[in-house]
Amino acid sequence: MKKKVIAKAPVNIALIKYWGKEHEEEVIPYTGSLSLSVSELHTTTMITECPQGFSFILNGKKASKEDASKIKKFLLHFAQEHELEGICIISENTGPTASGVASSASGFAALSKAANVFFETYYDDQTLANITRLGSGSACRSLYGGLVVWEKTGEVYTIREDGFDFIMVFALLNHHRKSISSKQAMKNTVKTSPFYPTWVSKTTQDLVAMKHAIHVEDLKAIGELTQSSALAMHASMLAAVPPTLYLNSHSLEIVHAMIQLQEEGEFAYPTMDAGMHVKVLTNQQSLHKVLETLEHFKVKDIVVTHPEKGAQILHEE
Ligand code: 2P0
Repeated sequence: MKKKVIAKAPVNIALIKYWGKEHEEEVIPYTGSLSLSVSELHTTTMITECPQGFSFILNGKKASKEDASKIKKFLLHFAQEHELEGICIISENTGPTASGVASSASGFAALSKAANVFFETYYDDQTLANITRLGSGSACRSLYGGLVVWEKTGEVYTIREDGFDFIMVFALLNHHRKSISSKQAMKNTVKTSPFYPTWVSKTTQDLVAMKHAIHVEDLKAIGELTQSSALAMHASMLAAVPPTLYLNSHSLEIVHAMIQLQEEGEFAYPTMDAGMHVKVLTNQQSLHKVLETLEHFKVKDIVVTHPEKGAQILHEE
């Protein structure tokens, strides 16, 4: 066992969304997905020896018993229970703002990257991805950089390292009410949405189309598939019983404005996850127009991000 290990992992935003598990326990998704790992928003996690017990500190605060025991359970993939006594996990979601983008994906990716070195398990990349997704499905994508594919088979890999120098603009809206967890919402969509089978067949086709678009560098097709995947995912959960409605009127106004920008020839494609915030896939040329347009809306924070490398070890001793 090492004395101290620090790892860092990027937030990732799916262009082709993951929504629904075929096997809950093993976190086998119904479809593959594809994401962009982004800079400026990431998690840094330190694992270190400490006097006694097991503690998990997240963003400077001691985590709840429930969260600590979830982390402890996850670490059993790397160590025996008695080895977790006298271990401290200190994790920070860093970036220009920590609000609204606290990510379990970058969190579990940083934790498993650090644990693999700290406990000297040294699992190979694929084995580490298989373990990481048990913490949070989308976390396996944060181990890798640029445009990343997570196949239904569990295989995870970078398909395009530079991510075409895309820019992902986060438009963070005001949070008022606590929304349902993505885990719970996914489960409900799979079980009750009449659109779910259509979502699975569409996503399977979209992933093939997206890989092709990346291969032939068809940026417009990448943008259109990104927008379509997000809207279809939200449509599938809107039709669930009870419905999950993450988007609010501000989110939809921004979507309309981005579609308007597309009609004016700009590269500006919105995507939304398990929350009301809107992220816009854009490029250097259209960035100015996107930011100027977002100024017209009640946006709490704007974070401009760029393609980033995968999870990395920053320090070990
Ligand atoms: C994604 N999301 O592809 C999709 C789109 C949110 C919307 O993956 O249950 O934390 O731990 O596997 O990965 C967020 O859910 O879910 C997510 P679990 P996860 O990014």
